[in-house]
Amino acid sequence: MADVKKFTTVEELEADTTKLYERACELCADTWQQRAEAQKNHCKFGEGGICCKNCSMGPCRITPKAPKGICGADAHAIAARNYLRMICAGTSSHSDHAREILHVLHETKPEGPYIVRDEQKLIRLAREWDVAVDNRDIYSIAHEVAEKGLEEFGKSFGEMRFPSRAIESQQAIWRREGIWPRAIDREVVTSLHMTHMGNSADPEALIRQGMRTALSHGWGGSMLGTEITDILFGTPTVWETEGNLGVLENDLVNIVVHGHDPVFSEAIVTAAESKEILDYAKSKNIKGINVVGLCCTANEIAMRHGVRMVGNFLQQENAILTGAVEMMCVDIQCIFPALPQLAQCFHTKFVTSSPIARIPGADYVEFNPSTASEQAKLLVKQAIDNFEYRDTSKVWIPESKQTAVVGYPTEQIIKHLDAITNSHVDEIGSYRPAVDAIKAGVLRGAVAIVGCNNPRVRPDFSHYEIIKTLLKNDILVVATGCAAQLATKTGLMRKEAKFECGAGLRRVCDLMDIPPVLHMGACVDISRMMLLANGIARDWGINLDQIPVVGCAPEWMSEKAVSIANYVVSTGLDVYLGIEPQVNGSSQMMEWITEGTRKLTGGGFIINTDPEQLVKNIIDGIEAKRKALGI
Ligand code: SF4
Ligand code: MSK
Repeated sequence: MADVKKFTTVEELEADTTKLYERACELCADTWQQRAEAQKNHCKFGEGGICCKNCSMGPCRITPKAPKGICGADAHAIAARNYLRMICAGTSSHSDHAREILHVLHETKPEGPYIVRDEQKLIRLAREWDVAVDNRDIYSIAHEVAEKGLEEFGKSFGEMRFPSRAIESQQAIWRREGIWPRAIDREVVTSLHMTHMGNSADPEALIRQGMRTALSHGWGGSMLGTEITDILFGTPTVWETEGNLGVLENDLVNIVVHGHDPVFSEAIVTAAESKEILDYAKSKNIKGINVVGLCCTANEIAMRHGVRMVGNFLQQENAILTGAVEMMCVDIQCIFPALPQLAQCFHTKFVTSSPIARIPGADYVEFNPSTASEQAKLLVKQAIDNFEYRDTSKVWIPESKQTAVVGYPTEQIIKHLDAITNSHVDEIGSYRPAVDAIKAGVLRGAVAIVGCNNPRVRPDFSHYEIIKTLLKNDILVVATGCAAQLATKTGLMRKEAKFECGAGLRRVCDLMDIPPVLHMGACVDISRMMLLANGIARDWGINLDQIPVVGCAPEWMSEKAVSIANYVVSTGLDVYLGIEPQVNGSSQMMEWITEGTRKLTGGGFIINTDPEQLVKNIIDGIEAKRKALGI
């Protein structure tokens, strides 16, 4: 039997973090631990969502003595408006990311720098959108598809296209409830209009608009981001890689790419592998270049190149604190503004590349897709030049790292299912073997574990405990974002993790030759999970809210997560949260997010800040769905 011991525990991860934190204190560097301590006793108005500054008569804060703002808005109106604004910011982030990628698709040409890598996917999407494909140059098709994709943002009439990918019963629900999104920008603008002073004060109207906006994200911006990224850089395939801080190397030039946009990180990875750069490194007596990923950028390049993953969200400072990073290049989202200052404690160059994420103290190199290769090569050369300034007395790289098998988009899941029963029925494929396994009880269900880590709770602990308990209970886990990286760095994404599973799930892992935690990508790729759930419901012949498949974000922190959670419940699936959304100052809003949405679409939030209880809730929820189906 394989050595099942070799998991990295959260305690071991914490020991490395503590050691790096102590070094930070010695160097007088500022880290999230100190800042979180200084921010303790969070503002109760902020936590409850009951502070409003939507006009200059305020800010108004709701208390028992002052139950209304100056305009008369009560706690429910204020909390609902703030919540809808969070959804807007989340929707905007992933969607604007997708917009940039569509522009890159529009610029593709055979000689590069960006080309079409997955022609089949492009043709499929072109057909779906009625773009002519016969006797046409692939780049002409790509450019027209890009234009159609860009229409999804601001079309003046009509409605969004991707929601019609959902099974008919779900489409009917969106129609019945009037939440089928029209266009991404339109839903965001409508939401901001509704929340302007003197407009909506009705939590129900604001929640419904939140669902519609979130759907423009999940079945819009996010899905566009995923599809177009696959077309540009290839649909991910299975790779063996490694994760955690131990992937940094003592004797190599270490470059960390961090953020979300693969347009930038792909260029850095390609540049670092080019002959010109390798020769340059050799001329400087440097053994090699070690590009590693952090946060969701890590997920993107691990799934397409096997590039190793140095860590998740709360490890961004740790990577710099090793003293072994020559350059950290960032693009967009989840980047601490604290990083440039921290980098100055070492020789590390900190480079921002996007006008969307400008940070004081950083070197700013505005990345332009048309000059991507030259810019990326220049940056890698700068990192090489910086190697000689590394102060070895300041270097400490934790040894801890784990192997992981990554890269399971829906196409790969189908392929692995096909290997069991050869049930491939059409171009999309079939999930019937998975449905049969769930019906038979070999698998009890599946949980999508997603999201960030968060100092409000013990970082990474909830992910680890919840995943391990689910596996023991024969529940398959699919993961994205920083949750996926927790599974990577602890070893739960190795195929050997099957020895942590119940007998049924272990059998499934053996038959399909997969790990029990399937890596589906970055946070933008939760759209893949929507299509997975949709495919299961389709092949089962039941509604999405009936399948024993749920979402869980135990340690979420971002506005993107609020929007994601809303598109998941709008798709009929329950979402289990380990951090409470900031609306608890309104009893009506608490009722809306836990029960109200369920009456509309079948999905709602279950909130429990105790991970042991939360996983119990998940298992109970899955068993209840099974019971309702009579299985
Ligand atoms: Fe106060 Fe109303 Fe203005 Fe908000 S919109 S700040 S509640 S007066
Ligand atoms: S990077 S949104 S911390 S998952 Fe996508 Fe991680 Fe959460 Fe950012």
